[in-house]
Amino acid sequence: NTITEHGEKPLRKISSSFKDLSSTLNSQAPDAHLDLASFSRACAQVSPLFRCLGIAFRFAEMDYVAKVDDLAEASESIVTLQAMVDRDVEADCIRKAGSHTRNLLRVKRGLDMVRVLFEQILDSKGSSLKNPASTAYSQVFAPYHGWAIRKAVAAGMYALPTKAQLLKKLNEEENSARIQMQNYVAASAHVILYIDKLYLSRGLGIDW
Ligand code: 1PW
Repeated sequence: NTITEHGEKPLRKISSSFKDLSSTLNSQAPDAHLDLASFSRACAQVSPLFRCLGIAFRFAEMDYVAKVDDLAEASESIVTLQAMVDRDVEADCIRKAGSHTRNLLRVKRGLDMVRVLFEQILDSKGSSLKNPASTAYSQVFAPYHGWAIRKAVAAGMYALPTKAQLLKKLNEEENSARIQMQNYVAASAHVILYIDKLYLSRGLGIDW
């Protein structure tokens, strides 16, 4: 596992990037703006975690990475998340396949799924990730996925690593992992709420 070999700590990177985003939102409230480049960099930090969840989640990872890459590319010409959404509103392409705003909604769900997954792991006593992951998936993604994807994900739940295997891959001890997960849960909730408001305040909806 390349992550462990390099002694990297992906959980720390994830939680510190989201803490930074969350404090940007705090410091500028109530008229906060999120910088698209920082946001897409933070989202990219989450990809190694998807990789650690096993071969069955390769497709989830590929879809997530492609959408984060699209946001990173958009950040070369667009400064904030807000400006990006407003441009798509003007071009009337919000729900069009591949639009930045549609990709952002999917990426947001990826962040939210990780948030629920961590919450569930923090709450669970057992060594299996099956219940935490199933709960996270059914809360966040299942309502938007057809039968075939839901079945594939359910099959993938049997190939998840155990909690101990995941910690090892992430190069963390139980206690340090707990702290990083708690940090991410709090910080990401803030960022996710901000994104939801971006859509809801423009009447774009978030249930599609
Ligand atoms: C942490 C527990 C593990 C659960 C992982 C579940 C991940 C679920 C994501 C699977 C998505 C892979 C298939 C792609 C689906 C796309 O059709 C869909 N993308 C998402 C993220 O829902 C919609 O993308 P589109 O049509 O806007 O390009």
